[in-house]
Formats: sequence, structure tokens, C-alpha cells
Amino acid sequence: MISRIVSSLFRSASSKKSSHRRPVEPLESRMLFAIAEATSIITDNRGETQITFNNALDPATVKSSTVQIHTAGADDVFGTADDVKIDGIVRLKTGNRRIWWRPRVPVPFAAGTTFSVKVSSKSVKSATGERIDGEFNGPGLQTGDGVAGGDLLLLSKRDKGTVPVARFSTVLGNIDVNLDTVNTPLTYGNFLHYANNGLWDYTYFHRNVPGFVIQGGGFNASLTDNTATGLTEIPTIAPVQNEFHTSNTRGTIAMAKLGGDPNSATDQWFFNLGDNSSNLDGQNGGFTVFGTVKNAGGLAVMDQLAALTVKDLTTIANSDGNITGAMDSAPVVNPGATAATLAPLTDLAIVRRVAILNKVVAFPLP
Ligand SMILES: [Ca+2]
Ligand SMILES: [Ca+2]
Repeated sequence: MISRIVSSLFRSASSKKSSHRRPVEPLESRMLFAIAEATSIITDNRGETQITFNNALDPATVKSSTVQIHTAGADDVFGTADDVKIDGIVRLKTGNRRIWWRPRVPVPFAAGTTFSVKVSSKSVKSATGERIDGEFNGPGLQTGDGVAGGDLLLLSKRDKGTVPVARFSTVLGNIDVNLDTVNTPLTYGNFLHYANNGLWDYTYFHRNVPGFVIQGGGFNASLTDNTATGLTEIPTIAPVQNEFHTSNTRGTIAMAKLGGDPNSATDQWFFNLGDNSSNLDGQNGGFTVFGTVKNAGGLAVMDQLAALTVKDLTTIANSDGNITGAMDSAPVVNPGATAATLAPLTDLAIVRRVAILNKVVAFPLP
């Protein structure tokens, strides 16, 4: 993209030189010298979309009418009249450089459904008033018509590779996890049930044992009742057969289970903070490692979560003994949090969302 802008500059300069009497058209330069272009696009299989620009955008121009997500409709073809617009909420974050779209309904369509993303260049402007440049030349993808300007238009598709990536969006940042579909297929299927139905949205890490594990997946916080009373157990399905294969080393994630019952894992998982292989590989049939933290950034977030203050919150006002009993070593982001005054959404180590990252491809399909 930079080279394209540079060549535009040269073209303008030379035409100006060859015809002194004709001024450069101001409208044309506004189009060609677009100062806001997308540098990163992240989408997940339940529709959440984050588009980061190199420069700030005008917040007044970023709204549900100018950032649109569609599914293909009955004809299964994008760009036709029956495409279905998905109702969403649009925010502008990160110094007004990141468009953050999420569906208003947590699971608006079957997880994995391909959807299109359109950011209107007629409407969305940079903070200084220029139209955006709809070309995208970011990692793994080039899309657009090769001419600066125009709508930013993409398709987001299910990643059909053998190592799909789950993103755990936590209060302290994202942890991307490479999922093992080959050695732990049943556990992977179980994982998809909870992730794809949004059941892990607004859950929290309820147990932190520094140097050992940090555990979550079992309980969630209410968006409408920010007190201990609002905490609930997430509904579980039948336990999954144990599939121990990979060692419980640092940066792996494994299923939690009941003592003395190897085949009892349902919705709770834990990150191994250190090398727990000598303990967890042999105990209770071995704990099933089903994924590995993908990169150093994710490990850093994991370690930051593990460094949070730990509180005994077993006396919170909640009638569910499974919840209170599990919170004897609960990490809190608010060091002043107490069992008596607990405000889960602001005090606990919330996991805002767990979803599988999608692939972004050019629109229309090649
Ligand atoms: Ca269609
Ligand atoms: Ca273009």
C-alpha cells in the first residue's frame, strides 16, 4: 500500500510539472491520499470482528449503517439481494483506530457460518476527514481492486485447518490457543459445544494456584446483576471420555475433572503455569491436554493472570455451594475485592469471550 501511495504522489507531481496552469483537483487528491487503511483484521466464528487502522477514524462515521456484516442468505451467494444483514453493535476503540463489531445477539447464526464484512468508504472517514482506503494488504491476505479507495470488503470463513485457534479474550488480554483436533477429537468436539454456544462468555477464572494452574470455564457472571448473587453455573452436557495424550507442560491447557473419575470432564479447563507433567500426566488417568498457548503474548497474559491477588471468596452471598466452594483461591483484578462486597464484572478475572478465530479471505471468493 505504501508503494501505491508513493507512486500516486509521483504521478501527481509529474502531471503538475507538465501542466503548470492546471491546478491539481483537490477532490482527487483527497481520494488518492487516503490516510486511513486497515492494517489488521481479526474475526471469529461467531461474528465478532475487529479491524485496526493505521490512523484514527472519525467516531461519528463509524456506526451500524457504515460497518455491515451479512450472511449469504438462501442462495448461498454473497452480494445478492437476499443477503442477510446481522444486527450488531459497533464501537471504535484503541485511540479510535480499531473498529470493533459484535453481534447484538451473542450467537446470531450457527457458529462457522461464512459472513461478509463491509466498511463503507463513502461514509467512514479518518479523523481528519478523508475517506478510508478500502485496500487491504495485511498479513495473509490482499484484497481490493488495486486502486486506493473504495469499500473495505472481505469474507470471514471457518478455518478448516487441523489446528484451529481458540481465542480466550480475558480482562488482561487475549490468549490464543492452538487446539489439538488430531489426538483429542472428543475433547475438541466438547470444547466446540461450549465455545460455539457462547457458554464461556463472561465466565471467570475461579481458581489460581501460582506456579501450578489457573482454572476457569465453570461459572459465569451476570451482565445485569453485578453482585455475587448473579454468579451461576453454566449448563453442562454429558462428560467427555478421557483422551490423555500430551504432557501437562507449561503453556498447555487441559480439562479439569472429578477426583477418581478419569471420564468426568465437562466445562472446566485449566492452564498449566509450569511443568506439571510428573503430577498430572499420571493422576486420574492423566489430564487431557487439548491445546497449547500459541505465542509469547498469550503466555504473558497467562502469567499476568496467575500473578493476580488471590482471595478466599467462599463466603460470598450465593446459594450455590458448587460456586462458593470452588472459590477458595479466586484471582481478583481489584485487590480491594472482598467476599462481602464482590462485584464480579469489575473484581474477578473475567473471560469475556471464547471463540474460534476465522480465516479472512478476499470478497468475492476467487
Ligand atoms: Ca445471497
Ligand atoms: Ca480500491
